[in-house]
Amino acid sequence: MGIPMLCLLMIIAIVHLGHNAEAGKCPNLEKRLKDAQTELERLRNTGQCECSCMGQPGAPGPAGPPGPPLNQPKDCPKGFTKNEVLKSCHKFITNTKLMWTDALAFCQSLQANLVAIETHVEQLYLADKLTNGDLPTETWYWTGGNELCGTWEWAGGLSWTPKSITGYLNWDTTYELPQPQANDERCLGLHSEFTYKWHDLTCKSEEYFICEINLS
Ligand SMILES: [Ca+2]
Repeated sequence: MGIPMLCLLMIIAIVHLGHNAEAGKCPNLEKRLKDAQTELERLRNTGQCECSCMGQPGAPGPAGPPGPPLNQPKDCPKGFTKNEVLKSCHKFITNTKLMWTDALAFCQSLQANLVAIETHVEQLYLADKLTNGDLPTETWYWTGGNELCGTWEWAGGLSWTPKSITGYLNWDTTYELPQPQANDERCLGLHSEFTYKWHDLTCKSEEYFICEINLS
């Protein structure tokens, strides 16, 4: 499930420029940020940012060839929080809101993936961070869950290959989720309003997100 390199570069530029502009580091960053946003919008409108199910580096898709070996580091890079029990590193991105595919591309640019919630321990850990940390509440957070390639799976990247969402599940059954594929809600988000139980929402929605790296 990749995204063209040009789009990825624009997304990274927007995130970094936005962060610096927010911090008031340099007035002319505002113009560069606006230009980058305009260019990304143009690429999206001309269909150049569409993701596909083709194999990506380290993440063979149904129709694609295997990528190069996965990069699973021994320790967490700067900015990620290590969880010894889960043997993984998480980073909550809250300085920009992105569509799901752009959020995935951003995590991949950090040699990470959008988070895969594979155990109840991990679910509780994330919910605790979202509830008791300094993170914004009353907002959605993207995870790697998606059914863009036909079945629900955790998106892959440079840290692991895509994985079917089986075994541990935490859908919000109050709403009989996930709903059938007839709607366009194909990406999995978490929200405090639903006590972080899993909800499917439209992937085009721009939200905060959680990146993850599994340790070797
Ligand atoms: Ca995980």
